[in-house]
Amino acid sequence: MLYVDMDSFFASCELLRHAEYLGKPLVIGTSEERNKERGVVQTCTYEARKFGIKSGMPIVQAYKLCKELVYIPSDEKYYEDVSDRIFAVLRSYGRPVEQYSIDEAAIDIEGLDYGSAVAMGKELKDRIMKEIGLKCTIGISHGKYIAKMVCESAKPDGLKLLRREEIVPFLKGKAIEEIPGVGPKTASKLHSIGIDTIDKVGSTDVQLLSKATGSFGAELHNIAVGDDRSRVVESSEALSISRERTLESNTTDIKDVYLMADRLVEEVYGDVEKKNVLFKGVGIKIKYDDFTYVTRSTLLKNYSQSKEQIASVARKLFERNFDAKKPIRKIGVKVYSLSRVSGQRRLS
Ligand code: TTP
Ligand code: MG
Repeated sequence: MLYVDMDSFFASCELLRHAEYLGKPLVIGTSEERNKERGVVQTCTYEARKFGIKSGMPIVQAYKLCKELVYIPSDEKYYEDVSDRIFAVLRSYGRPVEQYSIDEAAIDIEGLDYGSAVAMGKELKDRIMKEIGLKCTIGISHGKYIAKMVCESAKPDGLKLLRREEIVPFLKGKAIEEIPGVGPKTASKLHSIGIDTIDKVGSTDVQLLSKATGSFGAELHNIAVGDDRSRVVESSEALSISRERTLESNTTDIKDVYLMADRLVEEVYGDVEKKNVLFKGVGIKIKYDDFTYVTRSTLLKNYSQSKEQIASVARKLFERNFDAKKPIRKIGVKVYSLSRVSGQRRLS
């Protein structure tokens, strides 16, 4: 598995068009310049991180830490365009790519030996620099979780390979919170059974872990013993019909999500009719205000061409994955596993 994460992404995008701020402590924030005191830091350059500034911190506090701070208000549309160009490079290898956020992805590199994997990582870094002008960090190892952790440990501008036998020593002594996907909830459940480090997860009985953390338990155990089996789940955009749109403002109200979902369903269905295809899969995408993504999908029993079915499955998926604590910025609806109506020739 090869994991790519762009370095100080929004800030680096701004430096592409504001070379005058190169080398300066630069912060990208959520509010316009005139209201900047109200906003929070989305990201900042590594020069700003030296002062202790980080994502999520109030701008006011960031200024207290560094008076010479340069502030630029967030321009998400522009960062999304840059992101699209990066993902075009990542997808150009014809390998499965799973997108985790606006600037992070896992690429399946099955079949490559360590030497070729590192060569691919180097080439990717070179190409992203030459074609887009940005730095990224790449982690290579077995499984998505470990590869992401390796990437994290090699930041910024790094490229690191962790061989299978190096995984357990690498994890030794690390806190459970360092495992991607272990948020405050899972962490507190693990703490309640006396587990604070990844090695303790590895030496704990799987059944006990599952009792505490549900279906994640077995996977956690695998990760901790260096046997991360997670694979890339690809979104096959070419073989699907999809629409996505930004909500008027970030929301924690599921009613806003449903309203927008209905519009997207209309549009997706419009294309289904126009192209005269049947679909078997219905999927959704949720983009949160911290620019992380979640995609979920359901495979139907039979091929369908019903708008109501897209709407009801999409609603169910949105409902099931809704978290009132996480504001949503943008949502998407898609149908996939398409088949032509005439002759029923399968497209995917
Ligand atoms: P990250 O990859 O977490 O951060 P980064 O790319 O800025 O820095 P690095 O990876 O080098 O540590 O997030 C990607 C972008 O998502 C980030 O540039 C801004 C945005 N973001 C937010 O808006 N709010 C947040 O809380 C976080 C974590 C990120
Ligand atoms: Mg990043």
